[in-house]
Amino acid sequence: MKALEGIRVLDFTHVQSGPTCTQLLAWFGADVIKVERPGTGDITRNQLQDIPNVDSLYFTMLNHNKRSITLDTKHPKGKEVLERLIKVCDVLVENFAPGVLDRMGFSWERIQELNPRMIYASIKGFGPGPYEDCKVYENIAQCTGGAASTTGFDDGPPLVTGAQIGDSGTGLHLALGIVTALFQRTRTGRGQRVTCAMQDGVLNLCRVKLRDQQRLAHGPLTEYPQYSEGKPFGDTVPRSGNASGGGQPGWILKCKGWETDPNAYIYFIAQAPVWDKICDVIGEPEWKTHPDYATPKARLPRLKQIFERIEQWTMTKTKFEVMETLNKYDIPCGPILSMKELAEDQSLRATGTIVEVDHPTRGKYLTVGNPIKLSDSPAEVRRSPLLGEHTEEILRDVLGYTDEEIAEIRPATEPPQRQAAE
Ligand code: CAO
Repeated sequence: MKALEGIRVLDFTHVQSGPTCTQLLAWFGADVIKVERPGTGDITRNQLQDIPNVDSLYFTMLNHNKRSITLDTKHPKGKEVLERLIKVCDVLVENFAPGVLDRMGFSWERIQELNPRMIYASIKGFGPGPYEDCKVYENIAQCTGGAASTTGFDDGPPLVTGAQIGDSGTGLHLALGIVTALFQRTRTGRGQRVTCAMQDGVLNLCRVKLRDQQRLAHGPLTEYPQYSEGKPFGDTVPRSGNASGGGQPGWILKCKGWETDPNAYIYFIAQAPVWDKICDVIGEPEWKTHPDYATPKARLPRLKQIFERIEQWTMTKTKFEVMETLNKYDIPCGPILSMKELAEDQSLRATGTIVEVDHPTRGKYLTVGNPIKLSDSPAEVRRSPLLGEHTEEILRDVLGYTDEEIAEIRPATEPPQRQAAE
């Protein structure tokens, strides 16, 4: 039995943020029914297509373990079906632009009338306030949630990160909100509204930068590279390059081969408890007792120079050799792993974090499996559904429609061209 077995999710999500959330719920065992527009479906099915007329990797990698029903929810018959689905589902998840579900006729009040136990979960770009009606995509959330202003180097423009903290990050937040609401429902019997704004989700992940914003009022940020470079601080948290910015100074250092390999680098943390070992490894044993280097405080204004010296050593070895040497001494470090290296990593395959999936029209492809491992509810990754693959099955088995009734509602489940062709 899976952790969320018996929970039925009406999945009205599209693109990335919402689908990330419902994919997690599906991996935990919920029956996730994805409602898609007849003919086109989730827009990502056709975006970034690498093989013509085959569901894109964008879609397949975000919609595993789900069932797909096509339904025109603006058609009167489609609305009828949707009402019946709302009555038999535990959770409704959506990430439409603000107001879309209300315009369809499904306000929170209406949903509660139809099913008081329903947990109605939404992702929007912004919470209530001046921007609440705005549409938002990943990078907008990164920019408005504090990530972009604090990412990059101080002599360059703000940068977005490849980690999808706005979309997938908010999807994760929403999933936690949903299971928490499900837990509360076991005691109250009532559903509730769960909302996550992408701006809020990103800001939550940038919490340490708001910490530093407030520390700045009491003096320079001594762990930031600007401090050891003698640059003045302004009134806002600057971009700190590759500094950890936390209690343990760190930086990305070149390794052997960096001239031709863009990923021949390692992240090196000059952790205080292993400082003596670092000095021995890089061949500066006198730094262990020298007053300019012996204590973390004394090192702060010299971090730039210290990392330059450490880099002279890391450049003599490959990133994996550096890792092997440093691990012997418990010195925290991490090679910069490329996507190619991760895709080929056998230990990630063994844990199910990277999974090979077979798809009827695409063939085999790699995906990221469930990063959250439950010992009593292991996640098996099943391929994403084809558009409308489960329409009849859901109408019949979940909603109890007869074959005649299914035929009657076809104008709402199939695109007009297909009906005309038949
Ligand atoms: N049947 C009939 N109509 C349907 C339908 C269905 N099954 N599914 C969707 N639609 C309609 C909606 O009713 C809506 O129509 P109206 O505007 O007439 O009410 C329309 O499709 C488009 O919905 P949308 O506004 O959500 O889509 P968009 O492409 O214009 O905007 C996005 C996309 C992501 C910017 C917007 O949905 C959004 O801001 N979502 C919230 C934030 C978010 O999740 N962003 C991240 C997305 S991942 O990068």
